Amino acid sequence: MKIDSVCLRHLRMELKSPFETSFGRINSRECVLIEINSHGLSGYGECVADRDPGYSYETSDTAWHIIKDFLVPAILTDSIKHPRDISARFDFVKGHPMAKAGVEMAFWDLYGKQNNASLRSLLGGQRDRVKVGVSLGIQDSPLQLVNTVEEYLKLGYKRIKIKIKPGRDLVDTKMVREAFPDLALQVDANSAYTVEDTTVLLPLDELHLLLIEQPLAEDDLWDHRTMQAKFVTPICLDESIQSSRHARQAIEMKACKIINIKAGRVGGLSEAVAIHNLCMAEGIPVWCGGMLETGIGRASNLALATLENFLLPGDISATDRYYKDDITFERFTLNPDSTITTPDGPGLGVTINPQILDAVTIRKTTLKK
Ligand code: OSB
Ligand code: MG
Repeated sequence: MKIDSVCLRHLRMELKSPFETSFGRINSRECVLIEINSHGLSGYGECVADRDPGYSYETSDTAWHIIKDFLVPAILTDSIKHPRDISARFDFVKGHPMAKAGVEMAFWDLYGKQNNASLRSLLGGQRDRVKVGVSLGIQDSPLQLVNTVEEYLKLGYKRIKIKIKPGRDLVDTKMVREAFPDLALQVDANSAYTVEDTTVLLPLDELHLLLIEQPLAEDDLWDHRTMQAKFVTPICLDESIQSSRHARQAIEMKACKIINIKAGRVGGLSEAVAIHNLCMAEGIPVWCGGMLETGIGRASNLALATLENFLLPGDISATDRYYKDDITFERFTLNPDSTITTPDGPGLGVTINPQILDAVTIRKTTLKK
């Protein structure tokens, strides 16, 4: 596919309610939207790096730089046959997986549109709806958290994840568990603890959690192994798994029993599928994480989560949970069985709402050969 031009937009979108994790509280979310134009068709990709380097070192500004100055020039030179070939093309750039994944997603969307095939079918998806849950930020108090959980249960979410951090862990989680004894509940620490803290966290092991997500630092595979050996509850890795190599090492080391897959964190959908396949062969269940995506990234997550070994509900909530206005005309809604139906159209299967897109664009540039 010969590329005519690439348009980059830096977006800022107000969240309906603030989102607090162990690395900070946000009221709005940023991303970079990549539009690849070729023979009258446009493919869209979302780079999920946010304003601050709290989740990983990437930010929307570093991604803008890497995409504009390195990745786009590398794809404008000659034509690319298949989106699977993109990641090798980007090997000359160390790191920056979210920047790479955003561009790769735009290629998948474009390729699907050129070949009249949905992303779900291109990736080998096995179902047309995906089990989902909701990820709730740290609330003002444990009581407020219980109320928020109840609100989302009423909306139909059948799996709840709560964010924890030192000082807001045991009491919060216990209160939710006591209020909802049978709830499918999991916690996410976003790497806020060290292996020395694991005795403090041990009471979590009594609360019948589905999993404990990323308790320790991203580069602490070995300490996750030490912690997992002391817990019955499965440890699930998010930030630590940045490639299928990391996934293999984590599994060999018994550092986790479950893996959260985010295409952005691992450099793209191709690598995400590779991790999925490896985990399936190893008997490790996976689920699709989220990064508060717009309709573009949400459609991509839904397509990915249709693969066979996505056995646990994903952090892919309805559009309403995040944004009043989204940049796609399509808004995703929750089915009564706590699933979301995946788009069926070519590529990502969603269409851009140009008015909303313009309203949330804080800078824009068009690149040509
Ligand atoms: O760790 O899973 C995470 C959001 C931003 C950054 C990291 C994480 C999250 C979420 C929200 O948990 C998931 C979502 O609803 O998109
Ligand atoms: Mg996480």
